[in-house]
Amino acid sequence: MITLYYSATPNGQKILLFLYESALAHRIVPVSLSKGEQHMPEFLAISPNNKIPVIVDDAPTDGGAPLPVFESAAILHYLADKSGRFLPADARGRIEVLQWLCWQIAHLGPFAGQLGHFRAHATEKIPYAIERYSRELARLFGVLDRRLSAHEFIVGDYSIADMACYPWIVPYGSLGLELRDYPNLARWFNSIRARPATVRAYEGVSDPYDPEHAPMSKDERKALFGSAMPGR
Ligand SMILES: N[C@@H](CCC(=O)N[C@@H](CS)C(=O)NCC(=O)O)C(=O)O
Repeated sequence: MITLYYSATPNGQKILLFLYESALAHRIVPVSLSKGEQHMPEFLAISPNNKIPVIVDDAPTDGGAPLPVFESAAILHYLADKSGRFLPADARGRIEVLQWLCWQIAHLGPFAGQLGHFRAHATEKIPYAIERYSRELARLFGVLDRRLSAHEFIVGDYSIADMACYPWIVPYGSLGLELRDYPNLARWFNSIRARPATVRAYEGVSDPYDPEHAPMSKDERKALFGSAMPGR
């Protein structure tokens, strides 16, 4: 059984996409980031960087003690190896998927996340930060669009590279981008959006960068952006 410690954010959604696509037995434990549960000592024991997602596999293939895994790329890689799905077995296909997984973790996720922060959450609007991250995110959308001009999915069949990237394209509108400017990306996005596992994973999930979101309280901001548990 895999236990997923989860919140409905883009990085959490990646793992939900995998679990709903695969037949792996799992349970989901919600973690309230706005209440600061990511800073609790018992959570830090499995996720030292105080972030979701984290999984604990209570039946690892080596037969040893329950195994915690943090960082969404490591989790996707682990689950792909465990299930034998969504990561090619051949060396070339495997490294191609892993390089796009690294690209998502190093570029697409951080730039989209920072742009979302400066557009939706920063108390002060800083044009330089918004312009810098907007330009870079548009460039990254272009990189993916070019890749998808010659490939149905990022690499071969639907893989953990697609599952890692998709949740960071979902909030494109609140990040100030239009999918019509990226036709290959739009085609890929719509095909993943229609998958039953994706539909299920996104039921009731709201856009974290939607400007209509209720403003955060001081305690919520402290939990999320002050790296501290409210009240401490
Ligand atoms: N590189 C990490 C990023 C994880 C991450 O940023 N998680 C956010 C939610 S999307 C989080 O837990 N934030 C809580 C906090 O920073 O206190 C991954 O891919 O797993």
